[in-house]
Amino acid sequence: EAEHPELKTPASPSVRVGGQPLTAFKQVRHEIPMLSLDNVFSGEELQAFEQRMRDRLKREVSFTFCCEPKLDGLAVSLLYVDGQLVQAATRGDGTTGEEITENVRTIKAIPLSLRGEGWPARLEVRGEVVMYKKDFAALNEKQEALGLKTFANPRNAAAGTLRQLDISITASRPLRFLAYSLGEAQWQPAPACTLQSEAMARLREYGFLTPPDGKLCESVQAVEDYAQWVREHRPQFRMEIDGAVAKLDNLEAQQALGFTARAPRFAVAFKFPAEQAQTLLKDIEIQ
Ligand code: 9MJ
Repeated sequence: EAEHPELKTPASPSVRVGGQPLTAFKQVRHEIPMLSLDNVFSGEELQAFEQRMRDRLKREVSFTFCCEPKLDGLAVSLLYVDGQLVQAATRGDGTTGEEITENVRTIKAIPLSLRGEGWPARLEVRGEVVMYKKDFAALNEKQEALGLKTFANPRNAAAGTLRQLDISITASRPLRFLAYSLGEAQWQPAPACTLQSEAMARLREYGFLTPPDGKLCESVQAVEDYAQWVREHRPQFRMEIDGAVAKLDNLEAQQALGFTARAPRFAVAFKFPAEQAQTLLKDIEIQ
């Protein structure tokens, strides 16, 4: 690249390692708000969620749900124009986030150019940046050996790493990205997706990882059984999981249902109770 600067592209592998530290993050407005999911904690609440959708749609649709584990990381939006990553942003308050494009370029699980063909001219990919449990343990060991601050949990480690103004630190830490939805997508002339599960399959074709052990569930009971399965297997997942997510598979019905001010009406998070442990309070310091 030094000898042939004309061959250097924004997707060059050398761009993955940051140059000069940034001085501040720019603000980015999300064209489509980045909302979080409403939570349910029981089978009855899950049934009420389905009933609300039936009442609102006022027509029979097949209630197939696209289900996946709920990853406990940081929501990030990636914008691709003509297949090239041009912008990455945090969720922020849902309307405005921070631009973290240079940090995100250092994450190897994020394609700088989309793979395959037939992708939309503009495509927004949303997902979660996480740190795997084993990478978190290794990072904390390393931090401790160097006398540096350790992190409380993988989510904090991922958040601290992603919001580094010095990108060489981000590049040195093991972050992953798993994609779980599409924001803006201009499909023409490529055919649009009609199912959430189809959108997930396309994301995999484009080179993204998606949450592990996803499943199509044909009923609310099947969603509840799936959530129970995820809960039982929680320790075996490579990343921290704090629930199971169910999204209506039919994208047209998703669009008809739309959003409340806080969350989509077509999706829900079946949350697990926080993991509990006992600890000994040794001292209280009054300030
Ligand atoms: C997580 N956190 O794993 C969504 N999520 O979809 C999954 N979050 C989501 N989906 C729409 N799997 C808004 C948030």
